[in-house]
Amino acid sequence: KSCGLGTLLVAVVWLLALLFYSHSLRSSIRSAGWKIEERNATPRAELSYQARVTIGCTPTADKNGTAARESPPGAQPNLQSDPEQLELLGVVRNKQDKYIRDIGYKHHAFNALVSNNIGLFRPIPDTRHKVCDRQETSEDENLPQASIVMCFYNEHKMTLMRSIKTVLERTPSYLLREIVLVDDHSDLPELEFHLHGDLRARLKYDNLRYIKNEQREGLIRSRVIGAREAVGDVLVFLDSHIEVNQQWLEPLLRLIKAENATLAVPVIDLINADTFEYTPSPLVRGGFNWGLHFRWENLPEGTLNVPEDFRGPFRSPTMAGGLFAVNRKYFQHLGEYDMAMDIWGGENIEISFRAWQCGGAIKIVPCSRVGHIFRKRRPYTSPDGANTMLKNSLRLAHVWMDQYKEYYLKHEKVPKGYDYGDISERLNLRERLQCRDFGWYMKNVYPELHVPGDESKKSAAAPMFQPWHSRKRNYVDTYQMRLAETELCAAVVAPKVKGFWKKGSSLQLQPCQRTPNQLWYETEKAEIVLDKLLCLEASGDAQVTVNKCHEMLGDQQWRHTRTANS
Ligand code: UD2
Ligand code: MN
Repeated sequence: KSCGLGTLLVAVVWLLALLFYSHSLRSSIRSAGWKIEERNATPRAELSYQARVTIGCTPTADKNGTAARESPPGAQPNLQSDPEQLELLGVVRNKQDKYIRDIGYKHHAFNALVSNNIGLFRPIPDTRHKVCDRQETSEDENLPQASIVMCFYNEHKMTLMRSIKTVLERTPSYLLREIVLVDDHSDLPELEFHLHGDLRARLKYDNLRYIKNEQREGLIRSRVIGAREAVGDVLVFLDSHIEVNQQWLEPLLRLIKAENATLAVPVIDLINADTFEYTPSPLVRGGFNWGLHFRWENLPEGTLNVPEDFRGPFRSPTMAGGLFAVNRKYFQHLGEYDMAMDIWGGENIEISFRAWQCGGAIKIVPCSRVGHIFRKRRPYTSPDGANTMLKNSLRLAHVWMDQYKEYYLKHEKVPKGYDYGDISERLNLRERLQCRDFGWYMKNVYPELHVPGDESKKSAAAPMFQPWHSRKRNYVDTYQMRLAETELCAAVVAPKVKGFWKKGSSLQLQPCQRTPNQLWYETEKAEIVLDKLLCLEASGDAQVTVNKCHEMLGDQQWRHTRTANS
């Protein structure tokens, strides 16, 4: 990248921006895809900000310093999701920026400055696999209507508003019955001013319902409080720092319409807590360890063979907890949540066991994508400082796990007699619903889980993916692919456009030479990546091409096989 003209560009853009400013600041900002009224800044700050995003040495900036429009006319340029542009949104220009960023990290454990600068809404990459249905649904399909239940405690305001805004923008209105917000007794001043009226006006949505708890209840009771207020056919629980993606709701509703005792879970894409970059998650499922901590793990070997397999849904032994859809009546029938569980933790494992053991199911729907900000620490504590995860897990272990609870008690070295409260009501529920025992769950739902002391299945699928770790690709090998007994190598001959190989290009044979178009990098997940950019992919029509790395393995995962004489 050449930055030689950088300084000149700054000057030019500033001049241009000043000119625009004197005419019409609003339209100049709109034309770059921004909505001026959504940002908490003075016009002057807007102005310098506008200048900053349009200059620079990024490959998308052209000679005039304006963002190049690669997208078709009418489409918004992808300013707010391009990593290099996002970096600019995080630049601290003054004391106020520094304050917003620092206090934001303290209160929310993510970069609130970037979040503010993104504003109410931004385009994000459509991370769905190519086999996902992209046709608009019609009302004739008769999908059930959803009530969104979103509870929050001291959420960052812009992030909360964007979470709601993405739902409004990316959900057909006839499928959205209402949004129920449950404020779990937040005490941040920014959330105070008549949040309800303020939000309704800013979001221009009438079916926004707002409940404020009189005391801190924790996310588990808060969700039940919200759910009991809701009237839609289907409840959809969402965290308060999310962005839903294109057509996120339809596949969830479709699954629930077909199977009303299934909890439908979207794939949780990653929103980076520092940069707000939105990246796809690979297709994984939920498991747990004997500490009753949720963990991600690989889908069973052989789940993804042909492209069609990427449509799912996939059975999952557990779910992460924050984002799922469930038939409202079924949620009631199943016993909502354990109302004696406090603040945070354990409820996700509990509802997972309960759903499976009591005749329901948990399925991951890969064509439904919702981004979530994964933070490195939880920015709040419980009011009395108690370890609520411990109490909650003890409750669930004693209600659902039969003799298997001993593994948990041993693993966590729980002190004898630790008080987890009265569980008789939950035991009654288990009785009333005539739920299966935990041995059944282990055998039929999660046979892969290693039981301590049982050496017969040592190799429980190792979790290869944890969203809060950086997901830089790790390369284990690099090579050329030479056709045996020749001097010909597999190569991509498509021209590079702006530093990128054309997606979907097929392979050809060329005389071997160590040029980037013949250099393949193998990742630890057995992807084969051309020039560290595009992944080797088995296309539906029996072709091999290079394509965007989707990190979901399957048609981008390769095995070396060796013939006897090689
Ligand atoms: C994960 C889940 C989360 C929940 C939790 C286990 C995802 C993406 N997130 O942790 O939904 O199942 O595991 O309990 O799967 N909140 C309140 N009151 C509180 C504390 C939290 O309303 O006292 C809200 C909070 O503002 C947020 C939601 O509950 O919207 C989940 O909390 P979190 O984001 O801290 O949990 P997370 O994502 O670490
Ligand atoms: Mn969360």
